Amino acid sequence: MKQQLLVIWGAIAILTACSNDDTSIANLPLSSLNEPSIEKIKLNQVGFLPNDTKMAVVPNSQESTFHLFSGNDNTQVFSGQLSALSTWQPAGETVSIADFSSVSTPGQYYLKVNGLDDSNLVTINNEAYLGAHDAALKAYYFNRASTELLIEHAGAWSRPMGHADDKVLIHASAASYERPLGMTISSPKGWYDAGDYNKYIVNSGISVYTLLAAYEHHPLFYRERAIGIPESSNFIPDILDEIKWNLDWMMTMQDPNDGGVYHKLTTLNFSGPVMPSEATAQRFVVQKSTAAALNFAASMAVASRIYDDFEQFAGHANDYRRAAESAWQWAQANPSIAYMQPNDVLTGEYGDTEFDDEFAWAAAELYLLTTDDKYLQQFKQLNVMPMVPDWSNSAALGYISLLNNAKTTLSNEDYNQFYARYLSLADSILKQHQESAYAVAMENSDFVWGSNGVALNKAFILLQAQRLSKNDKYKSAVTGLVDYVLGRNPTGYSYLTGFGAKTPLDIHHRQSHADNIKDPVPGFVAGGAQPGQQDKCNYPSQLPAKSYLDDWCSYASNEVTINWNAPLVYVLASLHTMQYDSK
Ligand code: G3I
Ligand code: 9MR
Repeated sequence: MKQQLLVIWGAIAILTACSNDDTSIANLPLSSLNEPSIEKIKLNQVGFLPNDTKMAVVPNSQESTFHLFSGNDNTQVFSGQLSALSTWQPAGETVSIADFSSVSTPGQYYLKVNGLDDSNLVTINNEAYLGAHDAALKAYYFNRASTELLIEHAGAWSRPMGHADDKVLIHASAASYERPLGMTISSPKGWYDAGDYNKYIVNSGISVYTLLAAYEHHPLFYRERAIGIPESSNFIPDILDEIKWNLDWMMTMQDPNDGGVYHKLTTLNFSGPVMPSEATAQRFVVQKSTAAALNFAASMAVASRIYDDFEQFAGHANDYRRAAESAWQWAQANPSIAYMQPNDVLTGEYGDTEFDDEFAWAAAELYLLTTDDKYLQQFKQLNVMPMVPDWSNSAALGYISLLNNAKTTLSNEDYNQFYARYLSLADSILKQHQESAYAVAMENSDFVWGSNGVALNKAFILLQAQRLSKNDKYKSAVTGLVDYVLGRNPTGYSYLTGFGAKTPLDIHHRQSHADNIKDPVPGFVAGGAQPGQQDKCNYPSQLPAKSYLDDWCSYASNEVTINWNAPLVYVLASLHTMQYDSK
């Protein structure tokens, strides 16, 4: 009787847990808590810089020590104590940490813990991140619309041109007196957003911002980096040439008649998994929105500031400035036009109904560009708080630009207030890192669609805190997040295609799926684990950090996009160059 009651109680508990959207461990079905863990030592599969923190996650083991061996001659080079066992909620795993940060001699090593398989080979090298960095940047080239990818730049992944986008229809939702329904405009170039071939302004804008910040904060590094794109020999840093490919497209998304910006350029439905040249359905520009106008204004203002340093781009810098100002004016006159997906359009929505953060971001960038105080006043009035950025939340970006560029023009009071708010965001992320059994600042609520983007944007936020405060305490939280994406995670995948011992092969990326090449296009960050499972594929687990599937089917965990790659580019550039900063 007692046993029967227990069974009934258990069934009720499971049913209650299943009907609840909250994915905290307490609410997960008991069965998923008992999943066998993959008994493998997990670590960053790409490598470590000699002076950075180096950690591995060791699965539940009664051992108290670990040993590091040389991959060359199998001699033991280091022994250390494992940390106390502790549970990481997002994976329901009890683990300890092996910290071998004190080993800094370049080379290849592996970890041993009695009773477990040896780890993969670990590389320690000053140049450990260069290949991954270059590939993550080159991924944008592979996603270029309106151009053939030649073999000399794209190697095995060369392909014919797709999407000329020179005859794009004005959709009913975008029709105006000057640009009526059925009229065509030319809107070529730009990057495909993701695994799909559409082009969306808000996601483009945040990607452009993050890549421009990578250049702006590491100009010497980028002066030297050639990644093998058609413009590589033109004496402009490749990263700026690559970004310009997308700016050229973004500029065509503004209606010159009123300054408004179309939310997206898209087919009515997603294409099948075919090569770009075979995805030939009619494309449309769809509805102007406040979010698109402000995101456009902000990114064009930053672009104007940065490209103005290059004589070759002088004309463009002026155009970007005018475009930014007219988009801002349109948004002032149309302050709350949310994007409403028309009935006949089924592609990505990037819908946003909260615009204060976009207003604040655009105001901050226009203040920096024009020095007109009215923009600063507007930024202050909006009083938005910085948060980990994503395509729908850009509040932190304005803070980052102001703190990096306006120290001398802001009053002390303003600067100190912005600085304190920013550092309190970074400190909250640092605290998550310190309290995590996996030594990674990721909590259950971070496992949303694109969780790897969340991890990398957290690292981006922390790096700004380090730049501004010159305090090294943020650095190991940054490397923790990078390690997580590159392999120190419960799935054991390095999520960057082409980099690592176990890396995604079947990303939701139409070109990679259709090109008949076994390996996907390299340098793309897969979206990552999240328990939403909106694609209804057959996942191995429901646990937030384990709900990942390397299968084309899984667009909710295995798609790639421009906005998840951008913070990886930034973070790897930053970690690499920090090695050479004078102390
Ligand atoms: O806003 C709610 C929030 O209130 C709630 O707490 C949370 C719980 O999960 O969900 C939030 O909504 C999520 C929304 O993103 C905002 O973050 C949705 O669940 C989630 O399904 C949605 O995912 C977006 C996805 O498109 C589906 O619309 C991703 O952020 C976005 O990156 C992704 O973008 C797609 C494009 O549409 C098309 N191109 C590919 C690209 C990447 O997959
Ligand atoms: O392939 C699409 C992917 O690029 C999008 O990010 C995703 C979410 O909007 O949608 C995918 O398309 C799927 C569609 O939404 C539902 N039917 C299956 C499609 C994938 O094969």
